[in-house]
Amino acid sequence: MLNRRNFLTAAVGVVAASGLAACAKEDDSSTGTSTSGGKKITLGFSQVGSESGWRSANTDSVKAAAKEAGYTLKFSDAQQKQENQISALRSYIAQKVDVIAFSPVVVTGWDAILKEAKAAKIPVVLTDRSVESDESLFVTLVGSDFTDEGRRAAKILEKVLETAGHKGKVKIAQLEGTTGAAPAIERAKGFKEIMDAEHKDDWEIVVTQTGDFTRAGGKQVMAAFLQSDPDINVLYAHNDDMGLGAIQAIEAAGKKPGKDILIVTVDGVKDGFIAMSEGKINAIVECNPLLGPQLMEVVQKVKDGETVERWIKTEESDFMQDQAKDALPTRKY
Ligand code: GZL
Repeated sequence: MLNRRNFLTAAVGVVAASGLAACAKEDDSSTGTSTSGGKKITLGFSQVGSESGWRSANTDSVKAAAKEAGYTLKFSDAQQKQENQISALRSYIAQKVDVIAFSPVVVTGWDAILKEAKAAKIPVVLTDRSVESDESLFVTLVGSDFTDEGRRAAKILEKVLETAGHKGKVKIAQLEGTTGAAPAIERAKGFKEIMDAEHKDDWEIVVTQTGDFTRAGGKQVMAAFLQSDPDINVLYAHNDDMGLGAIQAIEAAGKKPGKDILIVTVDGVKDGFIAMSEGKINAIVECNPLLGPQLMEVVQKVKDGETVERWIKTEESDFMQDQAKDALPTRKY
């Protein structure tokens, strides 16, 4: 039940939403032929932004799959701002779309808008990232297990250290994703779980800070890390793009990425694999962005009134440096 303050916000939101296009980029690729009960399915999708190679691949996958499925796709890019996502969702409610899907930029602050969607009887599907919200307010999450990705990053770092013949203390710099985002929270949690359980005495995270999942952020923060902690010998970056930015800072500091500082990243975008083939990244934990086909299957099931699992996970692998060259030609993103 919306209290008075939320109700006013919601009311203002609905009025403002009609003028939505001003604050976020929205496009409306109507191609639809797929139907539900004879009516063409319209999907409203709010994307986080275009902050990384992963995000661009995710957007391409959603748009291509919607076209393939014959849905009318209303798509908006929130430029990594929660207020833009909330406005987009309000706009989709006002337009009475059949299904809403979105990748929530952060985990909190969604209850009010999700309750509005529920009140409007529009099902909501989460893709990529999850929320801390009443689970009855969304149908399912189509996306990865980020905590497990953090565990996998720690486990593959063990292999990287062994391969490099590393001796002595492991002094880790951590480049965190966007503050408050599920992948940032959970990749840090999973990594720390393994570190606390198996490397209490020899590994230490000496410095950790968000680089907001961008190359520029990774470069800027890594440069500061190298100033404050010159004895860093490992970098754990929550995505390839921050790792690629950090590589620029490491080289500017006269150090060799992949040698002086061993690097483990998450995602597995093409530029990450290229850096790995050049010896600058030591291992990559894959996070699959190609969620479009699974999302469209869920949308059809939801519209047909079928039940869907609460969490539809994606298949992912992990790659060591010596696998990069062979893997590159078949990478799909
Ligand atoms: C993970 C996704 C993250 C990627 C980043 O599923 O939400 O956001 O790891 C992207 O590259 O910016």
